[in-house]
Amino acid sequence: MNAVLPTACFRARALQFLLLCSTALVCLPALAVRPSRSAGPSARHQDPPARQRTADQRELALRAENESLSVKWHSRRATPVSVRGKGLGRPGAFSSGKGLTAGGQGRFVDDAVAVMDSLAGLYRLKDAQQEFRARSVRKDRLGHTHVSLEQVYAGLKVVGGAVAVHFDGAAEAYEANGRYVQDLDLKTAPAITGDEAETLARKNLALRTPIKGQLEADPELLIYALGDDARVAYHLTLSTFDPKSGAERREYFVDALNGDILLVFDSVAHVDAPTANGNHTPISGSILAGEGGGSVSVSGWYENTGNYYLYNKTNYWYVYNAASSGYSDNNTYAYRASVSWGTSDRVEMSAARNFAIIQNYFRTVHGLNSFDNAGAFARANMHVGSSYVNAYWDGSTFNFGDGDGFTANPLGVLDVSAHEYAHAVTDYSADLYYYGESGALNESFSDIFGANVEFFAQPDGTAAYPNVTAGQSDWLVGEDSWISTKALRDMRNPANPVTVGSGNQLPTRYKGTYWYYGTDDNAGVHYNGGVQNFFYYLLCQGGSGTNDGIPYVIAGIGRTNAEHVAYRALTVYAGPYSEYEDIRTAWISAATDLNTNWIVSVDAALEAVGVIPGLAAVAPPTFNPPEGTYGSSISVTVETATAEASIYYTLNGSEPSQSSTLYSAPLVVTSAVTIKAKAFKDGLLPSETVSASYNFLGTRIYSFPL
Ligand SMILES: [Ca+2]
Ligand SMILES: [Ca+2]
Ligand SMILES: [Zn+2]
Repeated sequence: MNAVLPTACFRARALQFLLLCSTALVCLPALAVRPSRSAGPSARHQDPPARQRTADQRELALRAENESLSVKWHSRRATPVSVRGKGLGRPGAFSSGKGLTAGGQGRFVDDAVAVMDSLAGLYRLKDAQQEFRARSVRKDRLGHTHVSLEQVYAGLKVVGGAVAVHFDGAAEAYEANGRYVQDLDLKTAPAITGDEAETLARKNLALRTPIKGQLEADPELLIYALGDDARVAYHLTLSTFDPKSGAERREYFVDALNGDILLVFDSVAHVDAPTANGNHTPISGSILAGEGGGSVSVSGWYENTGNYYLYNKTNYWYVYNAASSGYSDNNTYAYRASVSWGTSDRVEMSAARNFAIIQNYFRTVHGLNSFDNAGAFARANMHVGSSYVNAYWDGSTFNFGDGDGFTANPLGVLDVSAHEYAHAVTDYSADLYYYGESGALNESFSDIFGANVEFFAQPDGTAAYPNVTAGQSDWLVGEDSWISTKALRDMRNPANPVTVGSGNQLPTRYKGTYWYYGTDDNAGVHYNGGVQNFFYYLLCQGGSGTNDGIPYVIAGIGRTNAEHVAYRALTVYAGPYSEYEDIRTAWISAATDLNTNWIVSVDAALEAVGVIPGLAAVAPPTFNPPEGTYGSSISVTVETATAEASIYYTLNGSEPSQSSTLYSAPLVVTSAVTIKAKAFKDGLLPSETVSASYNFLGTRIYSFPL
């Protein structure tokens, strides 16, 4: 991913983007903790109606396909998810727009805009030159070049619109993908000022903390188009520091017409220059018990003042002690006056060893020169907070709590460290938006690389499953730190209560059992990644069985092959607003580039987790009569608008699946009960889970008014 900066004009924009990265919404928190699931799966959620493609779009798609292009349409938006094939950007029967053509001479940004112009009719975009500006240009190990473009409307950035155009080694465009927001028709004059937006954000912040927020930059006017209803909005960031819970950065989107808070979430920043006058030297010390507990040696730093630092100048990592008291190296770079650390700080020694491994992994396996591919130092802040059960990437540093001793031990174990590091890799590549499905994919890629790094460095401990062997590799996440359950997450079986604990099961099927529809946890970023986690496990290991109602037989391609497909899907084909439907084509395109023999396994594993083309879902069941309080026993009919779908239900509050009771006739209800129902049909996604509660007069006297 070497930056290629073909013109002076683009150079200025690229720098601006890099500067923005420490303050803007591209840098988001990445908590490893398991958040509460209060607005549970019963929260009502309705997809907006699908947009219809126009006759012109259908005609152009036909012409494109006649020229051997593959056009994959989004199921709800009337835009392609991806257009792939030779000759993109050259004049053809499908070209439209202003007639720009890609010259193929390595002027990648101009050519990318020309490609979008030639696809203008397919995307129904108006003016590619006005509507896109370059975000980044990256070259990969295959010699391909990838141009990322962000959408612009009336000169304002569109949050929710970003596409990418991909060029092969001969500078020929072969794929365009991403999300284009159609039909924007907005007056961009704001009705409130940036100062007023700030006041509204501060009012909102005051509901959460008594600490006064610090405004990081002037509010930016932009187009907020993450939902289906685009709004003119201000984006601003308020940062706070709480001595107990550490730093927070609240990212606000405030409607510029009516002052509504459209979205708020949390992100953080800091970095100092390391020491310099000395040389590398091996430092020994004992690591955390969860990682085996033995004494190890790492290549650290001897500084001429006589101190030994957990710091490596050429492998780009160092350890920092974030504690304010209790250690000889409080509030500074981790150091001792002796070359032997002994057992004096297992947290710091584990961090040093783990970050050395992580940098080696990404350099040797993926050719990445630190997370920004430009030799950025990975700073590991240890002993963060007090009894803090969390770890996060704050946009510039990696932070780890010591745990509370009953939920979790110190968090700086290898897979959690690699998970956080992968968030940094993501921020500098796909930049997956940390909300909703794109956020869940962001989380899942971090779990995937957490597992990859563990398998890279540690002996295979998978035979012990569902148990755990300290210091051995497995498909569990956080198992070497976790106490209250065997692991935080389980990629081999995300819904296994034995490993993750009852109530913490994650979905293994897109919109299947345990899919989270609520708005907590940035709309389920730590839940709905279970689907891609299990997909990755199946892609690596293969297997056969039935996954939440879907029968599958998969020949695994092996983890050391799959990790390359994963890396390419993430760093080349995923974009800021990729959802499961987009990531499906990202995995397939990545496999197509690397080894076409792998495509069949990628396809089969995607199908096994319900990530199928189109992603149309069965209509949710409805109840008649509706839930409520009744005088005597009633007969409840449960129906779905989808023909020939089967409805399964439970009466004990548990999540219905295809092994629950099949609905065949109206249910006679005589006492208080909650019916939970879900509808299934082959070839379609399951409906969401709906529930209805029935009560009866006389059984609930406490509810009468006094
Ligand atoms: Ca392990
Ligand atoms: Ca693990
Ligand atoms: Zn995370």
